[in-house]
This record gives sequence, structure tokens and C-alpha cells, in this order.
Amino acid sequence: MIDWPVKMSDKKDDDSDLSVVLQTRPKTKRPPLYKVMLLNDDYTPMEFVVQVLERFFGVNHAQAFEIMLTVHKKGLAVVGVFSHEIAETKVTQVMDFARRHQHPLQCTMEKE
Ligand code: TYC
Repeated sequence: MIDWPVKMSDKKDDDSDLSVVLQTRPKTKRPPLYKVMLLNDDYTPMEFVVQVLERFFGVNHAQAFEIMLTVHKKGLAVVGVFSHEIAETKVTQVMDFARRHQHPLQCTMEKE
């Protein structure tokens, strides 16, 4: 079958040629999240850690006590997952609060 020459007006203009139109994935990468962790030590009073968890991580007294006990027994626990900026703020707030009260409590962050 002779199909040449082709008039421009005969050409498809609707992206129906699948060999040419490559589907691309829209690159909408979510920003990375960061785990904020509390570390155990032998000197910070349990009640102080509970207070930190209530004040900076918005958990109730019972939840705070439970998390504090997990840190005490296991050595550390993730106390929240946040954007980089919020995680950094939490770490700074906890470290400043602990230092002001002269407790060696350590709070760190790590990419999830
Ligand atoms: N281990 C501490 C104690 O026995 C309590 C404690 C719990 C300290 C959690 C730090 O992140 C911590 N007084």
C-alpha cells in the first residue's frame, strides 16, 4: 500500500503514537523526615524526662512515663518524627532545657 507522500493535513496531532510519547514520572520528592531520640543516662531524674516529653512532645503524663521507661530500659527511644527544621528545634529545646536544669540528658536526631 502506497502511503507516501503524506500531506501535513493527514498527519495525526494527538500523541497517539506510543513509540514516541514517553510517559515520565512527575518528580515530587517528599522532604526527608528525621527521628528525634532521647538517650538514657544514670543521672537525669525520671520525673524530669517525663516533664520534657510532656512539654516538648505533646504527650500526656501516662504516655510520657511509658516512653521514659522505654528509654531507661532500652537505652534510647524515638520520641517523634519531624521535618529537619522541626526536629532541630526539638533537639535544641530539650538540650537547652536539660542544661538549664543541670541534667546530662541527651537528645539527638537522625535521618529516617
Ligand atoms: N536512667 C535515669 C534514672 O534512672 C532515667 C532516665 C530516663 C534518664 C530516660 C534519661 O532519657 C532518659 N534516673
